[in-house]
Amino acid sequence: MKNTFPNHFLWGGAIAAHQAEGAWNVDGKGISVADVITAGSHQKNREITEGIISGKYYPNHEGIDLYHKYKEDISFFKEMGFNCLRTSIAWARIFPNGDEESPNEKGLLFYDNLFDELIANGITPIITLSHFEMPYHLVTEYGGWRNKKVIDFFVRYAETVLNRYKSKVKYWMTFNEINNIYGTENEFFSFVTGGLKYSEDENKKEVMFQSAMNQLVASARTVSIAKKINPEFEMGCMLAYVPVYPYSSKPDDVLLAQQEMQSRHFFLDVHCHGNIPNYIELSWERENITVDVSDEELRDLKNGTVDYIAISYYMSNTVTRETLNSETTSYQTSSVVVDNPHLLANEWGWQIDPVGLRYSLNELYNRYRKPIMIVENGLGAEDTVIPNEKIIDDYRIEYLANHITELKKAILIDGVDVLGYTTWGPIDIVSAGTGEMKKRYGFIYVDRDDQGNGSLSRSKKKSFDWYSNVIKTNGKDL
Ligand code: BGP
Repeated sequence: MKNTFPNHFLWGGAIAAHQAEGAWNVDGKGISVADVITAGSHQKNREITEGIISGKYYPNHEGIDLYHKYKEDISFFKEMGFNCLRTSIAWARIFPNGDEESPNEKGLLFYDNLFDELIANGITPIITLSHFEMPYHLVTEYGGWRNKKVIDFFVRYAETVLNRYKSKVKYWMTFNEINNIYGTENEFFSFVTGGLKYSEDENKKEVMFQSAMNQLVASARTVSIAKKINPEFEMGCMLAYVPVYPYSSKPDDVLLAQQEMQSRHFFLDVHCHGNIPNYIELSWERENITVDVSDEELRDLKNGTVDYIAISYYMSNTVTRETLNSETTSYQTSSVVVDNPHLLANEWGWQIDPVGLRYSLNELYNRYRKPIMIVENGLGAEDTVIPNEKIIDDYRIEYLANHITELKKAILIDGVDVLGYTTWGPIDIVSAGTGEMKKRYGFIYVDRDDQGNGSLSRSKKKSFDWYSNVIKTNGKDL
């Protein structure tokens, strides 16, 4: 059997603007939702402040200063052999408040320079339009994505950047982990994905579904506009894909797992098929939820289906009907999630499951028959630093090798069409979940701690050479 990945496979890494760039108020950038959240050991411990409060520490404000250090960082990526890099555009650099008529030229220029540098180094940019950030002004003035005006603001922003970078960027995705808006109890995700703050007296589920539909309409309109700007564009959606397993073979558990998966597939069904699945419409009816989607919007959904599916994959979840009150894991908000006795977890409780990646790829490909890109995968871990010595991160290598092995099987044995693989955080960046630096994913270490100390200097970890060789051998040596 062939033992390498397809020719032209996209190998690289993925970062996001707000976790890497820093320079939060430089060159006319506005405040984004990511700028007003403090760090905390867990999402629940993070404070969503009302604007920037002096005396509070917001690690994203400096990030790893990629805004000024991108040339150095890209030279590391080139050395590792990357042929692609996924990153995002910070919406608030382009439209600082979100509702202006015209864009901020300095913000646009930054991404011109960034993309030019990538291309000059043989690295294809893969760009997310909204990765856990929107201008904060759209939250305070419009209530975030619950408001249909935000659809127009987003589309104006998207059209601006699609036009500007039409000869530099081919691969786009609209919303990062769009399905993470789903759990209404998780204040952090509601805020970063939808700019939502729920009040006690509103029907949270109704607001969530309205916001989700507004984003899906915005995404579809963006896809249609993109195709007019450049028919060569490849337009994708992006989901956090956490497959759900039944805890036991009891039919009730199996059914429950399937129902849980529908909360993820709902977004994909709309993105890929262009209509609202009947199981969701029935659930709205049952729960007395009214979601306003006009006939015109329904037409837009139909006309704006995506070309490919991008996913993040870190773990699987396991559910049961039986232990509703038992210990639950923290990442998914469902109260029926339990530990899978067959899997180990990382320090943050994410259950490590390489085979689950192969399972997920098959599920997705059989269901949608669209090419898939894995745009996030990796192990968040604390690294031990010994002065003047290389960081030995065998745990990271093991995690990635096991996942890439399963990815290879999905491609070579199962025939799944996978376009590329980008590891999360190839250079250490601020964690999205905790806002801290200590949860690291990188092949490149960044000298920065959770109090903001450190020189920000970059150095290679052991995994740097390992991943370079994976790319060099096109996935043969793992
Ligand atoms: C995803 C996000 C990323 C990211 C990653 C790892 O949910 O799309 O932005 O950071 O998860 O999560 P964390 O940083 O919390 O470890």
